[in-house]
Amino acid sequence: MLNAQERAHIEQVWDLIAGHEAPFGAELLLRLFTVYPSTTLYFKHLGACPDEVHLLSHGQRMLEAVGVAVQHMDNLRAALSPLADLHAHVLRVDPTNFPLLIQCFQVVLASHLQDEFTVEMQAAWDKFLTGVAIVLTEKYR
Ligand code: ZNH
Repeated sequence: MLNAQERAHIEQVWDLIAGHEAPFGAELLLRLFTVYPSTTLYFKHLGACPDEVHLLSHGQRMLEAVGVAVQHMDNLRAALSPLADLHAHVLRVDPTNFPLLIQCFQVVLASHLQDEFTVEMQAAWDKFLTGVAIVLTEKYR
């Protein structure tokens, strides 16, 4: 699915995030909730405006899962299977929300990497995160 060049881009960018999953994740969620308020529907238990502690803890869990996906780029389906069950059967997150999250993810990367975030990196991350989203949404029916 991803060629050698694309993998290298994913790994190179992940090195920036690894070890800082909580702050990056919190930033991602804050952007998602602010730019696409409809996404907060799924996080009602966090209240009208989720506090920093919740953003950090949920953001960390979410990005740790992305880290697992980075380690298993060739085998996303197996690596993310329990998480796919959770999103499809328990959380029932509408699949249309995934592209919104991916877009916010790209903006977070761009804002941190600035000029270093090349078009090739963006393309590789888009392909990779779309692959993750496909796996997380394919158990719906
Ligand atoms: Zn999700 C949860 C990941 C997307 C919503 N998530 C979760 C978790 C994780 C994740 C890891 C945790 C689990 C446990 O704890 O067990 N996600 C993820 C990823 C992605 C996602 C990786 C992509 C890429 N999500 C998503 C979306 C949404 C969501 C798009 C909507 C909007 N999630 C969610 C919720 C939850 C989760 C609601 C639950 C939370 C709590 O619990 O608090």
